Amino acid sequence: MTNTAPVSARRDLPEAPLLVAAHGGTPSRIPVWFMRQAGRSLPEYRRVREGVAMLDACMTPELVCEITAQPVRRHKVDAAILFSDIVVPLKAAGVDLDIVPGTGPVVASPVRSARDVAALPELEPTQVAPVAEAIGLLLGELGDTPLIGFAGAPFTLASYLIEGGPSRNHERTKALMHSDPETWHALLGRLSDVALGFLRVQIEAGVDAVQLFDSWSGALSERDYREFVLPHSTRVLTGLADAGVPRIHFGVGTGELLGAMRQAGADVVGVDWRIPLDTAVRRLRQAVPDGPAPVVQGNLDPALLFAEGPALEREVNRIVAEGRAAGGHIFNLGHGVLPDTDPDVITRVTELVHGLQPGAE
Ligand code: 1CP
Repeated sequence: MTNTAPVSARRDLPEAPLLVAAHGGTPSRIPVWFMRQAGRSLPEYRRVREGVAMLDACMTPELVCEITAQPVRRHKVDAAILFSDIVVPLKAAGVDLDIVPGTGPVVASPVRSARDVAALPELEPTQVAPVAEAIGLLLGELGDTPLIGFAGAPFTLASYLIEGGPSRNHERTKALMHSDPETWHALLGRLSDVALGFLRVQIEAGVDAVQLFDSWSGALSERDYREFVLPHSTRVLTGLADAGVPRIHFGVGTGELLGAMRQAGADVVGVDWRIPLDTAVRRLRQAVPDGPAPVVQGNLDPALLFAEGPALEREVNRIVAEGRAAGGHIFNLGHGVLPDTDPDVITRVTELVHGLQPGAE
């Protein structure tokens, strides 16, 4: 028997602006997509989600396919992002958790000791088979629009498991990190395996890019980030180095961490709105001085989608101009679309960005 590598179902999309930009090339237009583009802002989303619990929706391939495709149809964005959640692989592996409407993920028995960590189940690829099936459906549905897969980064997943739910201060998480580093690193090791396993399933099923969401890492100092988080996120990102898809690494409030986040091995670094894009590019360059020019994603403040007329257009122009300092720019928000956003404004921003000239200064 010959030993053949698994054949990915991935489409060949050499011209797709998102993928060209992610690889540091000059795309035919500036690619744009929006974090949380599928969701409550869309009436067609609210319609199909009616009476279906979030985690059930995430495990129903036809529904995942429909919801993922909705914003592409409506806004003509340059990427779809898989409709799922960062806690889906944990739930699939057997962790007792739920997504509570209006709150977010809630974990029945928080993980706070070495014994709790040892009891965490491993993710078997078959447990997320419905996600792979949804990706298969999407490859037929999306034409030449790339599909982004994603996973929660070890730190952000750990925060939900340790706190038991959403947290403003991440106090129990930071306490465990400092008071019991051995248990901390054991937990982050297990969660790195979960993230890697979930992303590998998505890549084999055919996603064109992946994003590692470390949404809450901006709560850490750079020193703590480097000691307690960076080695684990690095293992996830470098573990996918030969998978052939661009890796995007994103967190909120990470102005001070951008250099370290690039060093974790990402091809593209997401930038929130609290730091100008050109300043972010400078920090990313300094972090890997011998590397290629950094590619960035971002960084419009999601609240600006509520501003009228010229104020919004001014910000879009500023961000595109600042993005020219980078080796590539994928236009996006600095965090997710807010639920009450007018979807027509999202369509208009997409058109605005597409009307601007791509390329470096
Ligand atoms: O269109 C898309 O962007 C895809 C959908 C998507 C993504 C990328 C969802 C659907 N969740 C996620 C990832 C996710 N989930 C992140 C990383 C991205 C980010 O920072 O926003 C995080 C932190 C979560 C955790 C989570 N799940 C929250 C946040 C809670 C907190 O701590 O503040 C919430 C509210 C959820 C539930 C959720 N996930 C997605 C939707 C549409 C919903 C709401 C569903 C419902 O309540 O029925």
